[in-house]
Amino acid sequence: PRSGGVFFERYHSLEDIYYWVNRTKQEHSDMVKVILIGSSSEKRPLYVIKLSGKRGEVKRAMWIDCGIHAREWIAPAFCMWFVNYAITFYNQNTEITEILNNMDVYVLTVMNPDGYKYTWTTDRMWRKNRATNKDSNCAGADLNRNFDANWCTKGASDNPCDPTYCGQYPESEPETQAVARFLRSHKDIIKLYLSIHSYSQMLLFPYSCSYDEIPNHNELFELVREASAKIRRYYRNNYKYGPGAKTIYLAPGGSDDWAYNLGIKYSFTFELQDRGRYGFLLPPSFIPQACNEALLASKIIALHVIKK
Ligand code: ING
Ligand code: ZN
Repeated sequence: PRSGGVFFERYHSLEDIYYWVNRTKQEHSDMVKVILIGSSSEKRPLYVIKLSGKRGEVKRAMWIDCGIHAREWIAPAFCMWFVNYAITFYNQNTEITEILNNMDVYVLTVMNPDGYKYTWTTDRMWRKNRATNKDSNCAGADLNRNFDANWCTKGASDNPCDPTYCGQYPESEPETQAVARFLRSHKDIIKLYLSIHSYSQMLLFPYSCSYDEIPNHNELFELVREASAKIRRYYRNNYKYGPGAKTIYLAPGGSDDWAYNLGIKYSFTFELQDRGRYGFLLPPSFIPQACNEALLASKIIALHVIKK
């Protein structure tokens, strides 16, 4: 597939996404590197796109992952949208230029490739990965319950047949482990963690795994309040915001809570469009606005982190 304009206004099969990652690297070798951080339980590669602007001294970095949950198709679409936007508007849009001149951006477009593939072939509403579970005929663990943050307490399930199954132990799943290992080994440079989900239109930050308030609660609350207000003004759309447990529900083992506890003090989960009319089946015609809303929020937060 050619990767011009309308390409990013459609959903893409896993094969198309892998093809796009490789093409992007070849056509933009000045800004793009691709890093293999691990593989899925069905042995598919987990590729991280590294975007860099101006070269030179060792820079800080931000991380974005999309598609932890298989059925949330707008999430991988956002990661592709973000990468395309960064490449296209670097040195044209002042904000993305400022961001890329000060931070490298690591983008994991599909964190759960096996599940994503399964939603294209077999079950559109699948959420988990596709690992086989011992002593059960049910497949899959919920990768956003598999991180080591109050793992498998209230808000997750220890039953392999449930959609929020936490896995056998923290980081039992190869996808979780690949991301956790990469973040651990880059924790001194990664200052901002962003995880993209759908749906419900929310800008969330830790904790989801408990009702405890984080030390920099007020700073993060102010940031997502500002981002939400800007989305409302630009796109006439409402996003709720706040700590996960209070704003959406109690959910242990999530990636943003774990990244926060690792020391990444700017850690967020975005829930993109919509608020339930189409839910996970968001029509492709909604992709541009949904992605631009999340892009606006990402920019506000990244620019704040740079100025700190
Ligand atoms: N929502 C998230 C989920 O995993 C969440 C909410 C955010 C949980 C942050 C934990 C941490 O349930 C969706 N839609 O998946
Ligand atoms: Zn999700």
